[in-house]
Amino acid sequence: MYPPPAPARRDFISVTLSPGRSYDGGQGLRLKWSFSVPQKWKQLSRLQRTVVLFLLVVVMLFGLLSYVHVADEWTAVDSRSAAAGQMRPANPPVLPAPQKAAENPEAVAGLSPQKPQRHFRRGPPNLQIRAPDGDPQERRQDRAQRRAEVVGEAGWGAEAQRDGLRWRGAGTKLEQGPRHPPKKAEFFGWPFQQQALRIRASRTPQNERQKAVVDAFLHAWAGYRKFAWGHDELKPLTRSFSEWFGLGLTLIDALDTMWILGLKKEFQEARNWVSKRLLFQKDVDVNLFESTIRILGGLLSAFHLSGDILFLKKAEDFGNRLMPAFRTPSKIPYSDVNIGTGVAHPPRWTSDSTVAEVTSIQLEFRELSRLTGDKKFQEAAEEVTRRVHALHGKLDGLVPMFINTNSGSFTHLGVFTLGARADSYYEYLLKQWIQGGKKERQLLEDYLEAVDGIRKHLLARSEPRKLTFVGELNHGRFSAKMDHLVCFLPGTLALGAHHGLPAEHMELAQALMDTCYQMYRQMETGLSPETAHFNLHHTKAVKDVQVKAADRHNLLRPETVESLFYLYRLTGNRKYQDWGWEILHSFNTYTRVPSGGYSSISNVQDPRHPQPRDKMESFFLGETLKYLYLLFSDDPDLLSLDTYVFNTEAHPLPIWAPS
Ligand code: DMJ
Repeated sequence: MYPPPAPARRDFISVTLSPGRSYDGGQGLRLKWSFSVPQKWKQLSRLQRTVVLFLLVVVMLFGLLSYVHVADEWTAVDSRSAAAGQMRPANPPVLPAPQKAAENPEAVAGLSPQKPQRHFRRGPPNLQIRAPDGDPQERRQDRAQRRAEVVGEAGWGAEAQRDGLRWRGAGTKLEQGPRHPPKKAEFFGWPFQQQALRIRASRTPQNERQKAVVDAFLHAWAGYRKFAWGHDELKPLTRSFSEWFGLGLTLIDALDTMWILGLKKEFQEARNWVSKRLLFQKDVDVNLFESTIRILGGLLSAFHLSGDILFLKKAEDFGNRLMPAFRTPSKIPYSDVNIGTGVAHPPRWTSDSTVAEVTSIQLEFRELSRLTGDKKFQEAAEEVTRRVHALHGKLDGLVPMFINTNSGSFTHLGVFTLGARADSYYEYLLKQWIQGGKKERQLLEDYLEAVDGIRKHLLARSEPRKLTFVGELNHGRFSAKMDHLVCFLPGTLALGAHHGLPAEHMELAQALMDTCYQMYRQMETGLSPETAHFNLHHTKAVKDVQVKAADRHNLLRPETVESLFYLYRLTGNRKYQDWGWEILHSFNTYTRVPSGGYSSISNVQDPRHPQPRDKMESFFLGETLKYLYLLFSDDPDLLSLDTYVFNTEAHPLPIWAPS
């Protein structure tokens, strides 16, 4: 026999186990064990070889997955702990001490009437999508890889690809794209393809303030996920939930915020819920306005940012179910509609609808028509605009608060406010004009007339600081009362000025912005009351902003930070960012619930006992945190105001003919 040839390279394993020194100098055991692999291999039976090969594959796979999982977790922990360090409140939270909570929503037994969902990560951990942190180049490559994997992983890509859509990453820019339009999509001269969105990665890494917003969002989301998953609103103190429509309101309202903040894993999990659990065939009454701005708006925006056709299909289904609300003698819609039975009705005590409600659904209905090619949504909503335009009972462009669904006329004449029940009427005049490419003159004229009406009838200045505020008019009597809701106005005025309206609009915007900030600044908690009463008397002893006992609450509303976002984006003055930073700090100090979530509070004037109310409104995630994040961004292309228009629930929709 010839001796076997010497191997060309080392293909044997040598394991040494014999007494000797370990790496730390201690005595160890070393054992010598050498053999040639090919030789041993040949001696094995076929079965033994199969078993060995199988085990080898399993061990290698396990090793690979563990490595990337640990790397992934380290990255996440690093970025979040950095953010947490930045935003530790100066004062300890006044809300209840934390209790250890279950990791997953489904682990909280008994909270959900639905069959618990499974929330394990799908696919290898390294394929999960992360927030856009770190080196942009690396992120792009990373994202491209993750994108491909997520598409396969969720079945989402398959569906999207069938429909000619694809995952588009984070960040925003309108681009032409080879997307197949839906069959009916040539509509009103806006070809679907013209609006194809390709959302590209945000180039700028998140700064420290943005990371603090992400931290706040994750904290709010953790509470919702643990205690209210799939329900409308989190009750963070009792660690439970409340239902309004029973449609996962917070989850839908928060979808685009997660996308914008780069929280892809959370987005994907929520998307899975929408896909599997969000069913509209339910015997439930929804408020037309609230469900349009939050659910329809949220779904449309999620569709635009992600390109996932699932959201558009859900939006169309939901839009169809809202249509019975418009079947009234006057074409002014009822306030409520049952999305299961198709029965619509006004509130029990009246046949009136609220003016702001019937005039603040148009952005969403118009966009739904454009996307689906089905004109009925737009026609119904625009009919309301036309009728309201022609009505008597306005005062220099200012509208009353109620409108009758039988007669189609304003009721409760003579009361004018920019606050509750009228606010977004003004906002949507401007925003529809912008959405439609600044061509619809009637909308612009009504808006301009209304701004003049505000100047003429509702503006006043407080003492001692001479803050410009918007009061109310009640049958000719001026009241120095201003809802926090009115703080949308500085942002809207600034947006109009940006789109070419008079420079005085920007001056008024800045003056009102100061006032809205003072509504926070002059409170002991640094948080605004629901309604402020301005002092008109000339004395230095009192504050400009006074609060009545019934108005001391704060519901985590967005309007001031919304306006701060517009003012910073459009003036570049960093004081607006600093004011927003203070407000975020106050939210963290007085409304953050340690076990997860944020809570509205009952008393903004008592920092020792702010009295948490046990409710986190969906707009805190949908609007407040989104606007704070955008406020802290220095990238004007992150949802450019020349490309997008935000609905009144902060859901960005594309401008049809962007400048
Ligand atoms: C939101 O639902 C919307 O911003 C609406 O226009 C007014 N109320 C809340 C937030 O305060």
